[in-house]
Amino acid sequence: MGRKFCVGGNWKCNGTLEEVKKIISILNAGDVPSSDVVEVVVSPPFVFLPLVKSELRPDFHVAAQNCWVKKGGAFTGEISAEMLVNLGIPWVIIGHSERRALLGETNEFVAEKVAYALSKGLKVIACVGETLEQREAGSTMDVVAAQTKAIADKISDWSNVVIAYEPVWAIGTGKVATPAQAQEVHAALRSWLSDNVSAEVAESTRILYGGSVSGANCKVLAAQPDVDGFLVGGASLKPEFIDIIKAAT
Ligand code: G2H
Repeated sequence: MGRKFCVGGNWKCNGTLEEVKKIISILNAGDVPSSDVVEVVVSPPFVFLPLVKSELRPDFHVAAQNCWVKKGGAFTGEISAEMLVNLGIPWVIIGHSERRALLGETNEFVAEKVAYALSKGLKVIACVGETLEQREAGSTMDVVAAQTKAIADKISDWSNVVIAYEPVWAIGTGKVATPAQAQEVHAALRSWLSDNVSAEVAESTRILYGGSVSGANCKVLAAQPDVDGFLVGGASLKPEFIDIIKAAT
C-alpha cells in the first residue's frame, strides 16, 4: 500500500481563544480531498487541545506539540503522554527544532520521548533537520542520520511514526528548501532507514517536509517522490492551509 499523504499544522505558541475558534471554522468549512487520500493533523497549544478536539471536523485529527518523557508526576509544567491519551488526543509532535535549540532537547532525550509516547499508544511526528552551519559544512545527512538513529535505537515498531524533515534554516524564514534539496534529503533518509532499520520501514514510513511551506510552494514540493506531506507552521494559521492540504492530489 502506498504512503498516504499527511499534512500537519503546527500552530506553535500562537492564538487567542477567538483566533482559535476562527481557525477551526475555516478548517471546518474547507473543501479538501477525502481522508482516504490525505491525513490532516492540527497541533494547537496544549490549552486549546480539548476545544479543538471537540469543535474540529472529525476527519481532521489533533496533535499535541510535545509531551513529557515518562509517566507524569512531580514535573511542574509538563504534560504527560497519559494525559493526551486520556483526552483522546491521538498524535504528538516530538523533537521540533525549536525545542531542540531553545530548550536543549538532545537526540537521546527526543528519542526517549518518542519511545515513551509510542508505548502509550500515541502516534508521533518526529522532527529532524540541520542548521545552516551544518548544511554549509556538508554534514546535513550526518546530522539527520544521527537524529534518526537515536530514535531507531529506542524503538522497534515504526508503524505509528511519521518523520518530519525540517531544515532549521527554512523554518519561519520564508526561505523554503528547493524541491530538489527536499527530495535529496528525503531520499537519503529513506535509504538510511532501509540500510539501518528495514526495507519495509523505509517503504512505509512517511517523511514530511517542513520549513516555510506555503500555498504557493506546496505543489512542487508535493510532486517529489519522497515527499509524503508537510508539517506547516505559519501558513497553518491561515486559510491557505486548505490549499496546502489540497496539494495531496
Ligand atoms: C517548521 C514549520 C512548522 P514554518 O517549524 O513545523 O514552521 O512553516 O513557519 O516554517
